[in-house]
Amino acid sequence: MEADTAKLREQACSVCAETWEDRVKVQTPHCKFGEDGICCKNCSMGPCRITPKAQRGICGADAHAIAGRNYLRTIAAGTSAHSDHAREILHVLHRSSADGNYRIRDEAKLIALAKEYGVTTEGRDIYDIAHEVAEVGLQEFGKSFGTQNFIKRATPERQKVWHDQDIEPRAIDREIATALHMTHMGNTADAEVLIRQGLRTSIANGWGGSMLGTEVTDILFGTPTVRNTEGNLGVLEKDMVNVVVHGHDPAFSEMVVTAAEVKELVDYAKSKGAKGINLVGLCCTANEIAMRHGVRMAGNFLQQENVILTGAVEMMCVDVQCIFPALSALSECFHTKFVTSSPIARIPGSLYIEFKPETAFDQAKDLIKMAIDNFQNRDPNKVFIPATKQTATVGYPCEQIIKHLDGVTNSHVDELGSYRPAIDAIKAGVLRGAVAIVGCNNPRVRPDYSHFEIMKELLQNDVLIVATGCAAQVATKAGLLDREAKYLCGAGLRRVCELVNIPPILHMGACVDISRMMLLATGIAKDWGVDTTQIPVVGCAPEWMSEKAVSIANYVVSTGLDVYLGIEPQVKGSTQMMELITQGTRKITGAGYIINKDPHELVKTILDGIEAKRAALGI
Ligand code: SF4
Ligand code: MSK
Repeated sequence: MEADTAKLREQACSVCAETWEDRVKVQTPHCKFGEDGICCKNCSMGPCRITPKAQRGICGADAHAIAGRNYLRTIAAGTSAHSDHAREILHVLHRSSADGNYRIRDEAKLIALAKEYGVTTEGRDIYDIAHEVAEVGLQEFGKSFGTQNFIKRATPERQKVWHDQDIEPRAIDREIATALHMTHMGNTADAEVLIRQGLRTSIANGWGGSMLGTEVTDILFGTPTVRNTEGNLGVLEKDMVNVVVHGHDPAFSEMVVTAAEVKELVDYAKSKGAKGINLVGLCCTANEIAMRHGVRMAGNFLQQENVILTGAVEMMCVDVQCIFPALSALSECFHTKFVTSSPIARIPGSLYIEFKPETAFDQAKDLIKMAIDNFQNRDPNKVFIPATKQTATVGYPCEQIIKHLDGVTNSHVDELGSYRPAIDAIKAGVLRGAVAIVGCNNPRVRPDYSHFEIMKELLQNDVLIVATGCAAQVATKAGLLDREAKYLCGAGLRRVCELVNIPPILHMGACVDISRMMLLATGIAKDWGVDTTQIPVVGCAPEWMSEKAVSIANYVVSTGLDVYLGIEPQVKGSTQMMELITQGTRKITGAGYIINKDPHELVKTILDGIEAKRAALGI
């Protein structure tokens, strides 16, 4: 694998292309004020930076206020990204129709959500129900009164914590606006108050926007089921038209997947000398379409440039989030067409084709045809496709996990549909607990290394892992989503994997699907008869980088689950903020961060944390 990366770096040199490795060099060392979170530019009297000589900004804001405000703004931005993604999907649901581009694939989930919302279902056309559900969902963003509907899904104890601590989220947009208002010049300067708003804003994401995004995506495109696929750069094909979809919004990628299967287009590709069309995914889009169609995954976040450096990609088309602007200049070094599709992510040098629900399928077909026409422009002398790829089994939303884990113990066959068998395995010590490993890559650490080391050690210690986002793709590339990876596990976990025929790491989806993990933890806690904060389940983000990740980490902490981080949040310049994120939130939600850059030390703290939860439960 490292030899492949070195060869791709050579490719970059030979076409005079710059990559993230080059840019990291010239950006290092990073600005210390930024790293520590103590630079404020929230008004034009600044920027103000905190130093030993200058302990306050011009307005008098100290390091704690400045770091706290910056941190809250990061959470607000992350919440807005996930939630706006959900809003787009709700608009697609609102336009769905029996003969349109977007149809309902999971009617049962739609009916269940309609009932949860109090929408009448009896005797109504499914699309009438869908449109009303979409309207109620859209009200979650701007309703004037009340709190998020989905918080009623949490354990009763958790709902009480949120109520008593006054962090129940109101409308999603309201929480984001409040966060921005509080951090405007001349407003909140108390770090703890900023942290509390951060928790509330993040719950509006995890138990609001993200949860809505996942629900509605399942309704429109089907709740994922277990499928076999492959991952890593070796999924690109030398003799085929390679099309890569990258980003997060399934409304876009689902249409491109369908278009790539149209027989006339496959025949057209063959008429142009290709053996067919090879559509693959990148980043979280890869997770979405792998779980619903078995589409192969080319790689994760820091591989996005490598994909183009293979010289074998006819088109990379993107929607929103985690897309390097660098892709447009890099594409120009090859024949690759770089297509942007969303007004949210406009990138100079790209070919911009705005994707619209009413014309989506025709637009997707046009894109595939454009990619086919570009096949003849590929320069064989510039092609290097690494052979590396791994088989993987993906597609374990809560519904599939319940179904599979029900086979763990024979004594509970009468309890199909509950998490009891998994709980029994944990109580018996066959499984010690579970860790949700999520998040991105970050050049601050060796890409994928921390993820892999942590995953390996947890498996050896009989800890079940659920994974989403780019972390799930590390597991794919390392072969850990293959059922045969059970040989890397401790005896207990191996037995569970064998009994129920699952890989030791369960792929739950994209980063927006971390809301599925909150429902998984909640389901386990409810069946156990305790609160989420008591169960031996934690979150871990070894290589996180995005604002979304900060919002996610906060809603996981708000749900009562500790979060183990391999990258420090940018608040180090404030002792108060460091104390608040690691200890202070424990007094509010019962959970907090544990931070350690060394993956081996971090995994030790995770195992200690799991054992402490077990001991507190008397198991
Ligand atoms: Fe400086 Fe205060 Fe303005 Fe921030 S809000 S830039 S600390 S004067
Ligand atoms: S794509 S947010 S790098 S997980 Fe969701 Fe990956 Fe992180 Fe983006």
